[in-house]
Amino acid sequence: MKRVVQGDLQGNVLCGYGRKYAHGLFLFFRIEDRRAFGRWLDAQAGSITTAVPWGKPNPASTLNVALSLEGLEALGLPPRVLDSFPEAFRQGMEKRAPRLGDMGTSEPQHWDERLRGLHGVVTVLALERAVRDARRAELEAEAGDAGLEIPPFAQETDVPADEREPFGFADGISQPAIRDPEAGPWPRAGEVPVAAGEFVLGYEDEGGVVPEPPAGIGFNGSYMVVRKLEQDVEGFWDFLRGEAEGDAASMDWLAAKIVGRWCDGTPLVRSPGGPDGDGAARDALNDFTYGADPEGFRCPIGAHIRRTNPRDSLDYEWRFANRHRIIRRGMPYTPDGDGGKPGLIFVCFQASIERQFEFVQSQWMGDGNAFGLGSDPDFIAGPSAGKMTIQGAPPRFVPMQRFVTTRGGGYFFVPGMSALRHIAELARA
Ligand code: N7H
Repeated sequence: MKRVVQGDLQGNVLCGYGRKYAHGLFLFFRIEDRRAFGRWLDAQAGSITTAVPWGKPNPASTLNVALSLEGLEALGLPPRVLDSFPEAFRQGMEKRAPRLGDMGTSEPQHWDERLRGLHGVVTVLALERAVRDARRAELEAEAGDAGLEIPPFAQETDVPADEREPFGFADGISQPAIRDPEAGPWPRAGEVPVAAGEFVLGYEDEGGVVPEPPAGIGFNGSYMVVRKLEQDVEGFWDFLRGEAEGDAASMDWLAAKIVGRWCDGTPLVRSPGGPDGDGAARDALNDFTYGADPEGFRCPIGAHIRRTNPRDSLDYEWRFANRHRIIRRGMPYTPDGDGGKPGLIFVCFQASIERQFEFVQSQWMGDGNAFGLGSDPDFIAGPSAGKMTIQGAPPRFVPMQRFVTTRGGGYFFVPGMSALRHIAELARA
């Protein structure tokens, strides 16, 4: 097995930095002056955080860069290279909206204009809020000299101390483990590790092949999907309160059935009667399969976590499920304007946007066909209203509404470090 070259891989792709880097900044940008940006990128290259394990003390903040197809084009990459990217990336998130289910208020024409036609994103993650704020000020001050359109759009994100997302569920628990002893995320009890090539270009994937990387700049690259997903928290809980006829315990039960975990993260399949009080033992929270619950009586077959990662539901060795894994690095944001709502900056990394993110979003969340559930979409972030089936005797059908709206985003390429230097050099030429 070829080991991942950690010094050449950006550090946010595989193992990430951990939830203690709780204060994020996503600086979305468009390039106006390619040579100036090339100089800036070259100067930053030494400060970009790689996957090389850290000594002590840990850095106060991290820095990573990703570019969209339009960004690579603006930097002067030749058509031969641009054309070698897969179709999903070349088309970009806006053009792929119909297959992602971005309809109605989620249609690109309603997106935040600042989150359309993006050339790239700089990600900063910091241990302290003040450090993040200082990095933001620095980056914004440099933006003009870095050849970026002013102002770039800065989106701050903060993971609260209880690590819950805006609806109130514990998040950031399940992550694919990597079959490489040096490159995390490392396997925890009950997990079937996945080949590094599912997330990083240039390595063998679960199909036993090394997918063709983009010409000349593919090695150690990855694809990053970023979506700003606004959450109607009040609407979500009002709806559940109505369905539960005001009974708090039934409301929590319904919420757990929708997600597949109780709010504290306890998996339903392990503890269908209520949270098992083991919420603190995060590693144990991911030690489960669906083999003993084929009918979905414990965890509904269409629950959010069961349909986005069916684990052993589709074949006992997870082979099918493991072809559609994503590494999730989403972070919550708080309302950023009058009347604004909170939400999630959803982020995921993969080697194939089409086979991984898009497949999960459109095939597994879009409807229930793959699971014998007909047209049932995912209640949390599926494309449309409809119904959710809670298996039982008798089953319960919950008429559902949409409480998550797409506000913008993009598909980005995360170059390996040598590729990044090469791109900077081309841009300066
Ligand atoms: Fe989901 N939520 O708070 O309800 N998600 N998600 N997600 N999600 C997960 O296991 C949520 C979204 C996945 O391996 C948990 O870490 C919300 C999209 C996958 O068992 C919770 C939004 C996509 C998993 C939520 C949202 C996914 C997962 C449990 C939007 C893919 C891991 C915590 C606002 C296209 C499943 C955990 C596994 C887990 C929520 C979006 C995918 C609580 C609020 C768009 C693969």
